[in-house]
Amino acid sequence: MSIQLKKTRFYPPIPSSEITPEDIFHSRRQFMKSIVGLGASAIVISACAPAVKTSVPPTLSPTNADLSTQLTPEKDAESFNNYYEFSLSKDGVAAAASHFQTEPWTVEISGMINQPMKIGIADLVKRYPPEERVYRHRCVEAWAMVVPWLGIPLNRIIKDLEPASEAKFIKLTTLYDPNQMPGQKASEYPYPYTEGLRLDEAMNDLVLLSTGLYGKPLLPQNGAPLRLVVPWKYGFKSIKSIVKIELTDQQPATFWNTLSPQEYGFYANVNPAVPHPRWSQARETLIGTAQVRDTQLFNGYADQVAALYSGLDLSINY
Ligand SMILES: Nc1nc2c(c(=O)[nH]1)N[C@H]1C(S)=C(S)[C@@H](COP(=O)(O)O)O[C@H]1N2
Ligand SMILES: [Mo]
Repeated sequence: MSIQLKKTRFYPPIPSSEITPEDIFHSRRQFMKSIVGLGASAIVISACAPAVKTSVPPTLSPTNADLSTQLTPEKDAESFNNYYEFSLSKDGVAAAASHFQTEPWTVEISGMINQPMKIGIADLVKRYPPEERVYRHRCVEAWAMVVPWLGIPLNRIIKDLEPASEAKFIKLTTLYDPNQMPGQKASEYPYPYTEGLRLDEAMNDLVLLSTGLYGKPLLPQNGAPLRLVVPWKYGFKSIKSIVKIELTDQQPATFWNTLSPQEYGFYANVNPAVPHPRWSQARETLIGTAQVRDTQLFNGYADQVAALYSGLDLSINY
């Protein structure tokens, strides 16, 4: 599957020069252009972790450094994964998923929506060209990464399909195929994995239906061919290998909340002040570099999402 980049956007908006020092950025663009003959409008960011890591200007303010403008090395994001359908061991997912069939693949968008749709991934990407966004990702287990997703803002698709006025939530479902996903065989876990958002959360512009990572199609271990990305929530909300998205008037049951409701809430907003019952959420460790930093409320996206939760007690609605 080929990936078209419509435009590159960084969230929060920061100049590319802060991600990679300008001289390296420009020479790399020149280099990329010369080897792949990219058009002037297309930008491919490929991770170049060692250069990025060692060249962060010492003048960066602590605040900027905290927001972590350093991309996680590509190899780490692609070899340290959570994907229980394939393996419970993070370094075992990539191998266990390597033969996962992601073509053909159809996603269904249905329920309380005026124009339900079933569409193949290739057609979806043609209709809604993915854009590239660098987001922080924070797992509930206190590890974090910063990666460039390719994705379609989910709100564009949902708006086009016209949600019915009764719709209040979306429910997303992962493929159920025990022949391909060994973890689903004779499992105690409530497969297929499901996740959900309030509809107003789902319509926030940060939410992506991701088709790619580091300028190329998603690998199976990262949720190919289509996974959700909700950067202000703990990573388990970002459900992988989606086959169905339903609009509903009921808060959907979700995988982790069903397994252990006192540990994993429906909201799962990143919050340093609300500890997991078994560990603190105050700090996080970046995979790849092992750098430890303070966790930020809403994973640093408060400006974009805090208004969604005005009037909610975040320690009760965890
Ligand atoms: N279907 C499914 N989706 C899933 C998971 C899973 O086990 N199954 N793990 C979640 C968790 S806990 C995290 S942190 C992210 C990890 O995404 P990554 O492996 O691409 O970093 O995927 C989420 N999506
Ligand atoms: Mo996670």
